[in-house]
Amino acid sequence: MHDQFPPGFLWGTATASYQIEGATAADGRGQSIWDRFAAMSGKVAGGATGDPACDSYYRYRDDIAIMKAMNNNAYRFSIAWPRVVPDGGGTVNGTGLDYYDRLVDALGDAGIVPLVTLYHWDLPQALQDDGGWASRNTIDAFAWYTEAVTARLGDRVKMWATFNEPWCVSMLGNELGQHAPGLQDRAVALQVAHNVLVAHGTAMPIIRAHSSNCKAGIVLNMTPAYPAQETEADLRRAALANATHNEWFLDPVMGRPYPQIAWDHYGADVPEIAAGDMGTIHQPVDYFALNYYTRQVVHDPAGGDGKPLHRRDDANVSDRDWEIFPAGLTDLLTRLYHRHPHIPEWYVTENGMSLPDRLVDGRVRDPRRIAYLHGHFAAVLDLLKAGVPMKGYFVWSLMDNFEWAFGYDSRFGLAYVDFRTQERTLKDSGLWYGRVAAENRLVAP
Ligand code: IFM
Repeated sequence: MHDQFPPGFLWGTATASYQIEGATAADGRGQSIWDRFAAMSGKVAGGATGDPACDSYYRYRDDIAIMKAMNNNAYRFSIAWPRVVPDGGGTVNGTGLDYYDRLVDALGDAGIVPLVTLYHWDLPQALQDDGGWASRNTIDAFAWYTEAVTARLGDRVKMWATFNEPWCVSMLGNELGQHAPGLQDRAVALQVAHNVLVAHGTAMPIIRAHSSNCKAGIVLNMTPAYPAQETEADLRRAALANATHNEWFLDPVMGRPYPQIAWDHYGADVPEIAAGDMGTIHQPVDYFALNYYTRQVVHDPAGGDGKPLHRRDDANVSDRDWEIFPAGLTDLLTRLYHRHPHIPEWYVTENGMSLPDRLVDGRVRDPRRIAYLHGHFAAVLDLLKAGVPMKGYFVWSLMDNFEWAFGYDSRFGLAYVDFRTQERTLKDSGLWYGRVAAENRLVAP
Protein backbone atom coordinates (compact mmCIF):
# COMPACT_ATOMS: atom_id res chain seq x y z
CA MET A 1 0.00 0.00 0.00
CA HIS A 2 1.30 3.45 -0.81
CA ASP A 3 1.10 4.69 2.79
CA GLN A 4 2.83 1.64 4.29
CA PHE A 5 6.38 1.63 5.66
CA PRO A 6 8.59 -1.44 5.23
CA PRO A 7 8.47 -4.26 7.80
CA GLY A 8 10.92 -3.74 10.64
CA PHE A 9 10.96 0.05 10.19
CA LEU A 10 12.23 1.68 13.39
CA TRP A 11 9.87 4.18 14.98
CA GLY A 12 11.44 6.04 17.85
CA THR A 13 12.17 9.29 19.53
CA ALA A 14 15.46 10.96 20.42
CA THR A 15 16.82 12.70 23.51
CA ALA A 16 20.18 13.78 24.89
CA SER A 17 21.69 13.27 28.33
CA TYR A 18 22.02 16.88 29.46
CA GLN A 19 18.59 17.74 28.12
CA ILE A 20 16.71 15.14 30.17
CA GLU A 21 18.74 13.48 32.92
CA GLY A 22 19.15 16.09 35.64
CA ALA A 23 21.01 14.64 38.65
CA THR A 24 24.10 16.58 37.64
CA ALA A 25 25.91 15.87 40.90
CA ALA A 26 24.68 12.33 41.51
CA ASP A 27 26.88 9.25 41.85
CA GLY A 28 30.18 10.90 41.07
CA ARG A 29 29.22 12.73 37.88
CA GLY A 30 31.75 15.43 37.01
CA GLN A 31 30.97 18.90 35.73
CA SER A 32 30.26 19.39 32.03
CA ILE A 33 30.70 22.47 29.88
CA TRP A 34 26.93 22.84 29.88
CA ASP A 35 26.77 22.98 33.68
CA ARG A 36 29.32 25.77 33.55
CA PHE A 37 27.76 27.62 30.60
CA ALA A 38 24.19 27.47 31.91
CA ALA A 39 25.34 28.87 35.26
CA MET A 40 26.70 31.97 33.53
CA SER A 41 24.36 34.91 33.58
CA GLY A 42 22.47 35.61 30.36
CA LYS A 43 23.46 32.46 28.48
CA VAL A 44 20.22 30.48 28.85
CA ALA A 45 16.67 31.86 28.75
CA GLY A 46 15.21 32.29 32.20
CA GLY A 47 18.52 31.33 33.81
CA ALA A 48 17.55 27.68 33.36
CA THR A 49 20.02 24.81 33.76
CA GLY A 50 19.95 21.09 33.05
CA ASP A 51 19.00 20.34 36.61
CA PRO A 52 16.58 18.72 37.10
CA ALA A 53 15.53 18.82 33.43
CA CYS A 54 13.16 15.82 33.12
CA ASP A 55 14.77 14.02 36.04
CA SER A 56 15.23 11.01 33.79
CA TYR A 57 18.16 9.73 35.80
CA TYR A 58 15.53 8.66 38.30
CA ARG A 59 12.44 8.46 36.10
CA TYR A 60 13.71 6.52 33.09
CA ARG A 61 11.07 3.83 33.68
CA ASP A 62 8.36 6.47 33.23
CA ASP A 63 10.07 7.50 30.01
CA ILE A 64 10.04 3.93 28.73
CA ALA A 65 6.35 3.71 29.61
CA ILE A 66 5.75 6.69 27.29
CA MET A 67 7.68 4.97 24.51
CA LYS A 68 5.54 1.87 25.00
CA ALA A 69 2.37 3.97 24.97
CA MET A 70 3.53 5.24 21.55
CA ASN A 71 4.25 1.69 20.33
CA ASN A 72 7.85 2.67 19.66
CA ASN A 73 10.39 -0.02 18.85
CA ALA A 74 13.50 2.19 19.08
CA TYR A 75 14.96 4.95 21.21
CA ARG A 76 17.95 7.22 20.61
CA PHE A 77 19.65 8.63 23.70
CA SER A 78 23.10 9.87 24.60
CA ILE A 79 25.59 9.12 27.31
CA ALA A 80 26.92 11.82 29.61
CA TRP A 81 30.70 11.63 29.36
CA PRO A 82 31.14 13.30 32.81
CA ARG A 83 29.13 10.50 34.42
CA VAL A 84 31.47 7.91 32.97
CA VAL A 85 34.84 9.67 33.17
CA PRO A 86 34.19 12.60 35.53
CA ASP A 87 37.44 14.42 34.78
CA GLY A 88 37.41 13.51 31.11
CA GLY A 89 40.50 11.40 30.79
CA GLY A 90 41.14 9.60 34.08
CA THR A 91 39.38 7.04 36.20
CA VAL A 92 36.20 5.43 34.92
CA ASN A 93 33.24 5.88 37.25
CA GLY A 94 31.51 2.50 37.28
CA THR A 95 28.52 3.92 39.17
CA GLY A 96 27.86 6.35 36.35
CA LEU A 97 27.94 3.51 33.85
CA ASP A 98 25.54 1.51 36.00
CA TYR A 99 22.82 3.99 35.14
CA TYR A 100 23.16 3.26 31.42
CA ASP A 101 23.31 -0.45 32.16
CA ARG A 102 19.94 -0.21 33.88
CA LEU A 103 18.50 1.91 31.09
CA VAL A 104 19.68 -0.44 28.34
CA ASP A 105 18.35 -3.47 30.20
CA ALA A 106 15.00 -1.83 30.80
CA LEU A 107 14.76 -0.93 27.10
CA GLY A 108 15.62 -4.52 26.23
CA ASP A 109 12.85 -5.79 28.52
CA ALA A 110 10.45 -3.43 26.76
CA GLY A 111 11.51 -4.64 23.30
CA ILE A 112 12.95 -1.24 22.36
CA VAL A 113 16.14 -1.03 20.28
CA PRO A 114 18.66 1.48 21.68
CA LEU A 115 20.63 3.79 19.42
CA VAL A 116 23.32 5.30 21.63
CA THR A 117 25.08 8.57 20.87
CA LEU A 118 28.43 8.90 22.60
CA TYR A 119 28.71 12.68 22.40
CA HIS A 120 25.74 14.99 22.48
CA TRP A 121 27.55 18.06 23.72
CA ASP A 122 28.31 17.50 27.43
CA LEU A 123 32.11 17.63 27.38
CA PRO A 124 33.72 17.24 30.83
CA GLN A 125 34.67 20.74 31.99
CA ALA A 126 38.12 19.49 32.99
CA LEU A 127 38.86 18.83 29.31
CA GLN A 128 37.60 22.25 28.31
CA ASP A 129 39.94 23.78 30.89
CA ASP A 130 42.71 22.01 29.02
CA GLY A 131 41.78 23.39 25.60
CA GLY A 132 38.59 21.45 24.87
CA TRP A 133 38.04 20.05 21.39
CA ALA A 134 40.62 22.46 19.99
CA SER A 135 43.25 20.30 21.72
CA ARG A 136 44.21 16.93 20.30
CA ASN A 137 44.35 15.54 23.85
CA THR A 138 40.57 15.54 23.78
CA ILE A 139 40.67 13.09 20.85
CA ASP A 140 42.62 10.64 23.03
CA ALA A 141 40.28 11.24 25.96
CA PHE A 142 37.29 10.51 23.72
CA ALA A 143 38.88 7.24 22.64
CA TRP A 144 39.32 6.27 26.29
CA TYR A 145 35.73 7.16 27.12
CA THR A 146 34.47 5.26 24.05
CA GLU A 147 36.41 2.23 25.20
CA ALA A 148 34.83 2.39 28.67
CA VAL A 149 31.27 2.77 27.37
CA THR A 150 31.39 0.21 24.60
CA ALA A 151 33.19 -2.37 26.75
CA ARG A 152 30.31 -2.15 29.23
CA LEU A 153 27.31 -1.84 26.88
CA GLY A 154 28.56 -3.28 23.59
CA ASP A 155 27.05 -6.70 24.21
CA ARG A 156 23.53 -5.25 24.22
CA VAL A 157 23.76 -1.99 22.29
CA LYS A 158 24.12 -2.66 18.57
CA MET A 159 23.54 0.80 17.13
CA TRP A 160 26.09 3.51 17.89
CA ALA A 161 26.62 7.09 16.87
CA THR A 162 29.90 8.79 17.71
CA PHE A 163 28.79 12.44 17.58
CA ASN A 164 25.61 14.39 17.35
CA GLU A 165 25.75 17.38 15.01
CA PRO A 166 29.42 18.36 14.74
CA TRP A 167 28.33 21.67 13.18
CA CYS A 168 26.67 22.65 16.46
CA VAL A 169 29.56 21.36 18.56
CA SER A 170 32.05 23.45 16.63
CA MET A 171 30.36 26.50 15.12
CA LEU A 172 27.47 27.15 17.50
CA GLY A 173 29.70 26.63 20.52
CA ASN A 174 32.97 28.17 19.37
CA GLU A 175 32.27 30.62 16.56
CA LEU A 176 28.79 31.94 17.35
CA GLY A 177 29.10 31.55 21.12
CA GLN A 178 25.46 30.54 21.55
CA HIS A 179 26.27 27.15 23.04
CA ALA A 180 28.87 25.93 25.51
CA PRO A 181 31.71 26.70 25.79
CA GLY A 182 30.54 30.07 24.43
CA LEU A 183 33.62 31.09 22.43
CA GLN A 184 33.56 33.40 19.43
CA ASP A 185 36.60 32.47 17.43
CA ARG A 186 36.27 31.03 13.95
CA ALA A 187 39.76 29.54 13.81
CA VAL A 188 39.17 27.71 17.09
CA ALA A 189 35.76 26.54 15.84
CA LEU A 190 37.26 25.07 12.67
CA GLN A 191 39.99 23.30 14.63
CA VAL A 192 37.27 21.93 16.92
CA ALA A 193 35.34 20.71 13.88
CA HIS A 194 38.39 18.95 12.51
CA ASN A 195 39.36 17.35 15.83
CA VAL A 196 35.80 16.15 16.37
CA LEU A 197 35.90 14.41 12.99
CA VAL A 198 39.26 12.83 13.84
CA ALA A 199 37.77 11.69 17.16
CA HIS A 200 34.86 10.15 15.24
CA GLY A 201 37.26 8.22 13.03
CA THR A 202 39.36 7.16 16.00
CA ALA A 203 36.34 5.88 17.90
CA MET A 204 34.79 3.81 15.10
CA PRO A 205 37.17 0.81 15.33
CA ILE A 206 36.95 0.91 19.13
CA ILE A 207 33.18 0.63 18.95
CA ARG A 208 33.41 -2.28 16.53
CA ALA A 209 35.97 -4.05 18.72
CA HIS A 210 33.61 -4.07 21.70
CA SER A 211 30.25 -4.43 19.99
CA SER A 212 30.29 -7.28 17.51
CA ASN A 213 28.00 -6.96 14.48
CA CYS A 214 27.00 -3.47 15.49
CA LYS A 215 26.02 -0.59 13.23
CA ALA A 216 28.08 2.52 13.78
CA GLY A 217 28.17 5.98 12.27
CA ILE A 218 27.83 9.69 12.96
CA VAL A 219 24.76 11.93 13.13
CA LEU A 220 24.92 15.07 10.98
CA ASN A 221 22.53 17.99 10.99
CA MET A 222 22.10 19.35 7.54
CA THR A 223 20.20 22.44 6.57
CA PRO A 224 20.16 22.49 2.78
CA ALA A 225 20.66 25.94 1.28
CA TYR A 226 18.49 27.13 -1.57
CA PRO A 227 19.14 30.30 -3.56
CA ALA A 228 16.55 33.04 -3.04
CA GLN A 229 16.67 33.69 -6.77
CA GLU A 230 18.25 31.80 -9.63
CA THR A 231 20.88 34.49 -10.05
CA GLU A 232 24.55 33.67 -10.31
CA ALA A 233 25.25 35.53 -7.08
CA ASP A 234 22.56 33.70 -5.10
CA LEU A 235 23.54 30.33 -6.55
CA ARG A 236 27.13 30.94 -5.49
CA ARG A 237 26.00 31.98 -2.04
CA ALA A 238 23.89 28.83 -1.69
CA ALA A 239 26.82 26.68 -2.78
CA LEU A 240 28.96 28.31 -0.11
CA ALA A 241 26.31 27.83 2.58
CA ASN A 242 25.96 24.15 1.63
CA ALA A 243 29.72 23.77 1.74
CA THR A 244 30.26 25.42 5.14
CA HIS A 245 27.22 24.01 6.91
CA ASN A 246 26.82 20.57 5.38
CA GLU A 247 29.64 19.33 3.17
CA TRP A 248 32.41 20.50 5.51
CA PHE A 249 31.30 17.74 7.86
CA LEU A 250 30.07 15.10 5.44
CA ASP A 251 32.78 15.13 2.81
CA PRO A 252 35.74 14.09 5.01
CA VAL A 253 33.63 11.31 6.58
CA MET A 254 33.02 10.09 3.04
CA GLY A 255 36.69 10.23 2.13
CA ARG A 256 36.77 13.56 0.35
CA PRO A 257 38.82 16.64 1.18
CA TYR A 258 37.19 19.68 2.77
CA PRO A 259 35.14 21.48 0.09
CA GLN A 260 37.38 23.91 -1.76
CA ILE A 261 34.87 26.75 -1.90
CA ALA A 262 34.62 26.75 1.89
CA TRP A 263 38.35 26.27 2.37
CA ASP A 264 39.00 29.38 0.25
CA HIS A 265 36.29 31.29 2.10
CA TYR A 266 37.80 30.52 5.51
CA GLY A 267 41.26 31.76 4.50
CA ALA A 268 43.71 31.86 7.40
CA ASP A 269 41.17 30.29 9.80
CA VAL A 270 41.37 26.81 8.25
CA PRO A 271 42.37 24.02 10.66
CA GLU A 272 45.71 22.34 11.05
CA ILE A 273 45.54 18.84 9.62
CA ALA A 274 48.07 16.32 10.88
CA ALA A 275 49.46 13.61 8.60
CA GLY A 276 47.00 10.73 8.39
CA ASP A 277 44.00 12.67 9.74
CA MET A 278 41.90 12.50 6.59
CA GLY A 279 42.40 8.75 6.44
CA THR A 280 41.42 8.41 10.09
CA ILE A 281 38.22 10.39 9.55
CA HIS A 282 37.24 8.26 6.57
CA GLN A 283 35.94 5.11 8.27
CA PRO A 284 33.23 3.00 6.68
CA VAL A 285 29.85 3.84 8.20
CA ASP A 286 27.01 1.35 8.46
CA TYR A 287 24.27 3.91 8.05
CA PHE A 288 23.58 7.49 7.10
CA ALA A 289 21.96 9.48 9.92
CA LEU A 290 20.41 12.85 9.25
CA ASN A 291 18.88 15.37 11.62
CA TYR A 292 16.57 17.49 9.50
CA TYR A 293 14.40 20.37 10.65
CA THR A 294 14.38 23.09 8.02
CA ARG A 295 16.15 24.63 5.04
CA GLN A 296 17.91 27.95 4.58
CA VAL A 297 17.14 30.33 1.75
CA VAL A 298 20.15 32.44 0.96
CA HIS A 299 20.62 35.61 -0.90
CA ASP A 300 23.76 37.48 -1.82
CA PRO A 301 23.38 40.86 -0.12
CA ALA A 302 25.67 42.41 -2.71
CA GLY A 303 23.44 41.19 -5.50
CA GLY A 304 20.09 42.65 -4.46
CA ASP A 305 18.52 44.59 -1.65
CA GLY A 306 21.51 44.37 0.65
CA LYS A 307 20.07 42.03 3.26
CA PRO A 308 20.77 38.37 3.75
CA LEU A 309 17.60 36.32 3.60
CA HIS A 310 17.35 33.34 5.89
CA ARG A 311 13.93 32.27 4.79
CA ARG A 312 11.18 33.53 2.55
CA ASP A 313 9.00 36.13 4.22
CA ASP A 314 5.84 34.16 3.53
CA ALA A 315 7.21 30.89 4.87
CA ASN A 316 5.27 28.68 7.20
CA VAL A 317 7.41 28.62 10.35
CA SER A 318 7.64 27.04 13.81
CA ASP A 319 7.84 29.13 16.97
CA ARG A 320 11.61 29.04 16.52
CA ASP A 321 11.16 30.73 13.16
CA TRP A 322 12.27 27.64 11.26
CA GLU A 323 10.60 27.21 7.90
CA ILE A 324 8.55 24.04 7.53
CA PHE A 325 9.80 22.45 4.35
CA PRO A 326 9.44 18.66 4.07
CA ALA A 327 10.45 18.71 0.40
CA GLY A 328 13.95 19.65 1.58
CA LEU A 329 14.24 16.24 3.24
CA THR A 330 13.32 14.45 0.03
CA ASP A 331 15.62 16.60 -2.12
CA LEU A 332 18.56 16.26 0.23
CA LEU A 333 18.44 12.53 0.88
CA THR A 334 17.74 11.69 -2.75
CA ARG A 335 20.79 13.69 -3.79
CA LEU A 336 22.97 12.20 -1.06
CA TYR A 337 21.84 8.65 -1.75
CA HIS A 338 22.82 8.97 -5.39
CA ARG A 339 26.23 10.16 -4.26
CA HIS A 340 26.69 7.45 -1.61
CA PRO A 341 24.65 4.44 -2.80
CA HIS A 342 26.96 2.01 -0.99
CA ILE A 343 25.54 3.05 2.41
CA PRO A 344 22.97 0.35 3.16
CA GLU A 345 20.74 2.03 5.75
CA TRP A 346 19.36 5.57 5.94
CA TYR A 347 17.75 7.12 9.00
CA VAL A 348 16.19 10.37 10.09
CA THR A 349 17.67 10.56 13.58
CA GLU A 350 15.95 13.83 14.51
CA ASN A 351 13.01 15.82 13.21
CA GLY A 352 10.37 17.69 15.13
CA MET A 353 8.76 21.01 15.90
CA SER A 354 8.81 23.43 18.79
CA LEU A 355 5.46 24.96 19.76
CA PRO A 356 4.11 26.95 22.70
CA ASP A 357 2.09 23.97 23.95
CA ARG A 358 -0.36 24.23 26.81
CA LEU A 359 -1.89 21.52 28.93
CA VAL A 360 -5.61 22.21 29.21
CA ASP A 361 -7.93 19.79 31.01
CA GLY A 362 -5.37 17.05 30.75
CA ARG A 363 -4.86 17.42 27.01
CA VAL A 364 -2.37 19.13 24.69
CA ARG A 365 -3.80 19.95 21.29
CA ASP A 366 -0.93 20.33 18.84
CA PRO A 367 -2.34 19.87 15.33
CA ARG A 368 0.50 21.88 13.81
CA ARG A 369 3.07 19.36 15.11
CA ILE A 370 0.99 16.50 13.70
CA ALA A 371 0.84 18.26 10.34
CA TYR A 372 4.61 18.87 10.47
CA LEU A 373 5.37 15.23 11.20
CA HIS A 374 2.83 14.02 8.67
CA GLY A 375 4.55 16.08 5.98
CA HIS A 376 7.97 14.70 6.85
CA PHE A 377 6.80 11.08 7.11
CA ALA A 378 5.23 11.52 3.67
CA ALA A 379 8.64 12.73 2.46
CA VAL A 380 10.11 9.46 3.72
CA LEU A 381 7.51 7.51 1.76
CA ASP A 382 8.61 9.46 -1.31
CA LEU A 383 12.21 8.55 -0.58
CA LEU A 384 11.31 4.88 -0.25
CA LYS A 385 9.51 5.07 -3.58
CA ALA A 386 12.63 6.59 -5.08
CA GLY A 387 14.65 3.62 -3.83
CA VAL A 388 16.38 5.15 -0.81
CA PRO A 389 16.66 2.41 1.84
CA MET A 390 15.05 4.34 4.71
CA LYS A 391 15.11 2.19 7.83
CA GLY A 392 13.83 4.34 10.66
CA TYR A 393 12.70 7.65 12.08
CA PHE A 394 13.43 9.25 15.43
CA VAL A 395 11.20 12.17 16.32
CA TRP A 396 12.77 14.95 18.36
CA SER A 397 11.81 14.60 21.09
CA LEU A 398 10.35 12.02 23.43
CA MET A 399 9.28 14.78 25.79
CA ASP A 400 9.73 18.49 26.42
CA ASN A 401 13.20 19.07 27.81
CA PHE A 402 16.06 21.51 28.33
CA GLU A 403 16.35 23.11 24.91
CA TRP A 404 19.87 24.51 25.33
CA ALA A 405 20.01 28.32 25.15
CA PHE A 406 16.20 28.41 25.00
CA GLY A 407 15.89 26.70 28.37
CA TYR A 408 12.45 25.21 28.97
CA ASP A 409 10.57 27.70 26.78
CA SER A 410 10.92 25.75 23.58
CA ARG A 411 8.83 22.56 23.70
CA PHE A 412 9.64 19.85 21.17
CA GLY A 413 8.20 16.84 23.00
CA LEU A 414 5.58 14.32 21.96
CA ALA A 415 4.90 14.19 25.69
CA TYR A 416 4.25 17.37 27.63
CA VAL A 417 6.30 17.76 30.80
CA ASP A 418 5.03 19.80 33.72
CA PHE A 419 8.41 20.88 35.05
CA ARG A 420 7.01 21.61 38.51
CA THR A 421 5.71 18.09 39.08
CA GLN A 422 7.61 16.16 36.39
CA GLU A 423 4.30 14.72 35.25
CA ARG A 424 4.38 13.57 31.63
CA THR A 425 1.27 13.71 29.42
CA LEU A 426 1.15 12.48 25.84
CA LYS A 427 0.21 15.29 23.51
CA ASP A 428 -2.23 14.73 20.64
CA SER A 429 0.87 14.34 18.44
CA GLY A 430 2.18 11.56 20.68
CA LEU A 431 -1.15 9.74 20.49
CA TRP A 432 -1.15 10.10 16.72
CA TYR A 433 2.48 8.95 16.49
CA GLY A 434 1.50 5.86 18.48
CA ARG A 435 -0.98 4.94 15.75
CA VAL A 436 1.58 5.50 13.00
CA ALA A 437 4.04 3.22 14.79
CA ALA A 438 1.44 0.55 15.58
CA GLU A 439 0.09 0.42 12.03
CA ASN A 440 3.48 1.11 10.40
CA ARG A 441 1.79 3.43 7.95
CA LEU A 442 1.10 7.08 7.44
CA VAL A 443 -2.12 7.66 9.36
CA ALA A 444 -4.13 10.75 8.33
CA PRO A 445 -3.78 13.64 10.80
O1 IFM B 1 17.42 19.97 21.02
C1 IFM B 1 18.20 19.89 19.88
C2 IFM B 1 19.05 18.66 19.90
O2 IFM B 1 19.85 18.58 21.04
C3 IFM B 1 19.96 18.63 18.70
N1 IFM B 1 19.24 18.83 17.49
C4 IFM B 1 18.27 19.92 17.42
C5 IFM B 1 17.36 19.85 18.63
C6 IFM B 1 16.33 21.00 18.56
O3 IFM B 1 16.95 22.23 18.59
